[in-house]
Amino acid sequence: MTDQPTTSTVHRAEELRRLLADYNYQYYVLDEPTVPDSEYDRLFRELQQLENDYPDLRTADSPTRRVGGAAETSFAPVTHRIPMLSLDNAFSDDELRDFDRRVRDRLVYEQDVEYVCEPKLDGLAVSLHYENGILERAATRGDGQTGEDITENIRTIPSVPLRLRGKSVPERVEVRGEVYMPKAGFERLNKTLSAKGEKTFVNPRNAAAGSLRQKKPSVTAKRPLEMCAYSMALEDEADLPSTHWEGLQRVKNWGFRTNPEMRRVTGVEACLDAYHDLLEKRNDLPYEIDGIVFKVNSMELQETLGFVSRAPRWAIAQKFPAQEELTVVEGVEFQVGRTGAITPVARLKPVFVGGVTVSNATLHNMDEIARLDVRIGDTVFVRRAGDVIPQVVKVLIERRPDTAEVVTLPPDCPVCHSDIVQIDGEAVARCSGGLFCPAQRKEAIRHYASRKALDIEGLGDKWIDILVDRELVSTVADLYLLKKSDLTGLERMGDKSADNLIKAIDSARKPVLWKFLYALGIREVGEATAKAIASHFGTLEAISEASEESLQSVPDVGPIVAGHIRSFFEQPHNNETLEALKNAGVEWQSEDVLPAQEQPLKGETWVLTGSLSTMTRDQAKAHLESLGAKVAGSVSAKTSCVVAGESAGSKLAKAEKLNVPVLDEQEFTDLLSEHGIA
Ligand code: JCF
Repeated sequence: MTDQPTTSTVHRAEELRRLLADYNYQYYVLDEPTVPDSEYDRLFRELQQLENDYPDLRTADSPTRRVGGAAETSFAPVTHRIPMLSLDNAFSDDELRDFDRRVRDRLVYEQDVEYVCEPKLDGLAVSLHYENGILERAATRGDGQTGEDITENIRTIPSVPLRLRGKSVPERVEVRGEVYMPKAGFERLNKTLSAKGEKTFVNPRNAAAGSLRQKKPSVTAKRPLEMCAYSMALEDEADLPSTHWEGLQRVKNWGFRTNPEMRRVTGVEACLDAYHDLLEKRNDLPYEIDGIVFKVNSMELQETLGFVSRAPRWAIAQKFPAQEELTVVEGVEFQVGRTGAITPVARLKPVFVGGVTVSNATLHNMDEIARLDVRIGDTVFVRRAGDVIPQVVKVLIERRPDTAEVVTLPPDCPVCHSDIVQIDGEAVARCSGGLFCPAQRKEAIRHYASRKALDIEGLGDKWIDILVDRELVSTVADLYLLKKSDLTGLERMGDKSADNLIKAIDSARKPVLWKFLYALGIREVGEATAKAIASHFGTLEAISEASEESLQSVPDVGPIVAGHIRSFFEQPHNNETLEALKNAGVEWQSEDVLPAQEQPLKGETWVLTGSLSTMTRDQAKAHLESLGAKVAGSVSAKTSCVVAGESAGSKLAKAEKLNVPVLDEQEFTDLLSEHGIA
């Protein structure tokens, strides 16, 4: 469409821009959404449509430009009219007191000075220029004199106003602030990147920098960036605020986010209180900070103080303990968790980071080791943010010694020497000695005794701890050998409760097969799976000897579960424990594969051909077998029935020739449901 828009269309576009800017401000700056996302999306699409139909309606401040259109950020050099200075640092309370003393000496000022303090966000400083209220240009700090033009990328950040709000908008103003990535967004982004096998960011600051430096603004638009303003500068000197605080109120009224932790304090001791309060709060803030900034509030005093080289004399940053340090990986050990998960742990040269001395860091799993390419002897970045466990986030390849050793998974469990199993597609490796492994002992007993398993009343975590710690029990088989005299000596165990526990254990000697199978705690064998397997095979012997293929003929047993079952029964230690259970008098009852009256197809031979849309061939086979039928591979005169799915071929033709009954998929599933198979 190339027609000129009607006046009412022009007005509607204006209205939409205003509404969208308001909703956006309420959502991203005030954190108070006022309309549902669906309403926002509807209005947004309406405006997009109008702008598509009438390109002249596209304005510089249109919210549609936040998605990062075709125009690439140029990264062209931008000279800062007013240099963007850096901040001096104070590394201790005394260094902050020295700063305050220098300020008062220079001002020949006896009273306490009023300071504005605010968290120092760990992001990137940016400068935004607005002309007549419209965002015209955005630049990075660069070296302080010259930055890079990042206008198109900055537009995509929802908390940056594209048009200043309010009535008293200056003709030209520069607003400065920090672009950062909140902790939650950083975690999410890294998870996504790592799931795609891409490089992750070391910290939120790097993530913010990497996102802002994207050549394609549409990529920046998808990154969870925010901007928080910390100062302003007007071209028209006549209109300057008299305090820094007042300047910040103006910035806030123009629609910027300012830091809600910002305070005015008087005197250096109040500054130190603010520092220690903020340090306490550090971990609870939704974004990372690396210190606190103090600024002399009076603009007149700021002017008097002026600058030294590249930093103002009226401001300082008091730093918090670093959350990242370099250290050396001295070794990698493998820990076995209570469910058998094998976790590699880096032994580090002790380093002070995030406020504590760190000498270990989890490496999670072998995929993570491969992703980081970490080797023994490497120099690594260790990060400890908040209460989170220390992480190795990056290897400094350039510092890798020739002697660096590749990390490999040990061949067997470091605790019990059973096989370590790693299923294809799963990151975690596991010890398969579940019934025996000392690392998994308590968990194995707890599971065995739990309500849904053998339901041994009174055998809770407390008793399991005591029994295992006193070495009275090391596997579930030992439970059955406990004597009353073993228990009565234990603290808090009276005569009666000892009797009761022995009785409860005794009554768990003849479990039904599926409960016993479930109680073994084989990975991914839950109640339903245990029931299905038990009724399919009937005896534990049959299950323990079943191949992975035949295990997979049980409905809902896939290759992973079949693999877990196989490796469980291949571990000598698990079999020794099963043997010990038998010797202790435990008898698991076999189950009929199906009671005869529920085997309507007993004696029949069925053949499957073609593909079924509602189940796999293995499932169909298992269903037929559960009804008592044999399933054969080829059609003969003895065949009772053929199930013909989609594109059935020669077997169907043969069945028709031999006059063997044929069921289509619908008839087959009807038959199954008649016999209670959904
Ligand atoms: O939050 C910050 N990273 C931050 C940096 C806050 C400020 O008030 C700053 C700053 C860098 C320079 N003020 C100046 C003058």
